[in-house]
Amino acid sequence: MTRNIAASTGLDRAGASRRSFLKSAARTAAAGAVVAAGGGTAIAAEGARHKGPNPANVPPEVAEWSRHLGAGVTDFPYGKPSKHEAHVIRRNVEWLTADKQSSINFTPLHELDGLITPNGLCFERHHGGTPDVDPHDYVLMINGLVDKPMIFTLDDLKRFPRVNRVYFLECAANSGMEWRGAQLNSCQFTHGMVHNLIYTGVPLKALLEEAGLKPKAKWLLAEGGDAAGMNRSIPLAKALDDCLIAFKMNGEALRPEQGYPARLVVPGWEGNMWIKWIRRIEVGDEPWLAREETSKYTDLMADGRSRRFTFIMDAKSIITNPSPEAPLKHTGRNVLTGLAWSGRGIVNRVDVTLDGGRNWQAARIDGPALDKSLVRFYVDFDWSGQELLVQSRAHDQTGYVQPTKNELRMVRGLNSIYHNNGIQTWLVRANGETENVEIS
Ligand SMILES: Nc1nc2c(c(=O)[nH]1)N[C@H]1C(S)=C(S)[C@@H](COP(=O)(O)O)O[C@H]1N2
Ligand SMILES: [Mo]
Repeated sequence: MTRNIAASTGLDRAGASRRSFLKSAARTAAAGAVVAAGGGTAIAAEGARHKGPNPANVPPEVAEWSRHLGAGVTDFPYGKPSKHEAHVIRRNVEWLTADKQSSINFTPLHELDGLITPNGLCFERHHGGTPDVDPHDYVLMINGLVDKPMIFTLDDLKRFPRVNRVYFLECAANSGMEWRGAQLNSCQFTHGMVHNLIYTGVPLKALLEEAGLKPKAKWLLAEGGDAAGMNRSIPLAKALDDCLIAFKMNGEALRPEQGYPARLVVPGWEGNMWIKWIRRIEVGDEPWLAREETSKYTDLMADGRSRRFTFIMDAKSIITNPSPEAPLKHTGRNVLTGLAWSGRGIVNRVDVTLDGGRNWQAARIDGPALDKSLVRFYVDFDWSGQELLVQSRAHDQTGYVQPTKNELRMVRGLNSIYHNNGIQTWLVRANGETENVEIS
């Protein structure tokens, strides 16, 4: 087997070299290092400040924080994470977009576990910034091929029967920069345009039935209330199947950046269709061929033609730990973990290799494996300090298997940006540092 490893070019374009990125990743790791429970050895990282717990805080000593009263209950009427978690934040790539209004930031996947994304860490993608919508003035209009055009206030929406559903949202451009080869030495930047939330909302079907669909109705145009007025054509069959108008995420009101006070949820389909701050749904008999479904979110093939209406996000997975921001810290007992998802249904198997694809094993999926939701997987393994090439491969209930990047390129050529669900490889070096690479 050939093992030509094409190394990533790091963040050179940003002016921040790969080396300095790795260094800062190693510093973060060292700061959080603890004594290995499994008798493993902590890897000495340059600049390590903490070798282990301060003996003054270890039983039978009484720790510093146990000797006096803590902060009072009203100090944080709305709770915040521990100050020691201040590095767990959304990040953006500065050179990627020209301004902050039409921009992206990324979910810190390598810092999370379980399968629900905390509200404050959901990646954001906006085309015209985040509008400040007054919920009292908010309305959703339904017009076009309906018996009675309707205007719903937020209170009106909340009087329809409500449902709770867990769904992932992935931007079709997630991993897009990696199409031509390993680029960004980061799990957050290569795969962080995905989040997974429990939504509370009302089925779009109920609202459309209230308005009454004319026999010719086949497509919808969903339109946002932001300055971009972002819009997308949605097939009526999808809307009647499982789309929601959601007003809660993880139990509380949508965050402004996620579409407060209401957004469209289009389960399993590309994030661009999930219109935020949704203000209007027009019912029609054919697609509108809007900007976001013609010039954008289409895949330019080698012969110059474009694939369009590629709505479904195919099965994909990513190992979040180890990863460039989460190097291995100990030999001996280790936990590899990651996320898998499929827009076609339930992920029912994830394979993991530690040796670049020679041997594969089934990972342990733990927690709910829900339809069109992220699933969490683990491989519990012993590491003796040898170099690893780790990859994961998702399977969904339809029998679809996540392809390699080269398999995708064979079919789609090299021009694509969107819909890159290829298998990711991380190289784990003997010192635990982890790098974005490709095996050719
Ligand atoms: N109104 C409106 N809706 C929008 C967008 C937008 O710019 N305006 N961006 C879309 C894109 S491209 C994506 S990937 C998702 C991102 O959702 P998020 O910000 O909750 O992560 O919202 C979609 N809905
Ligand atoms: Mo997107």
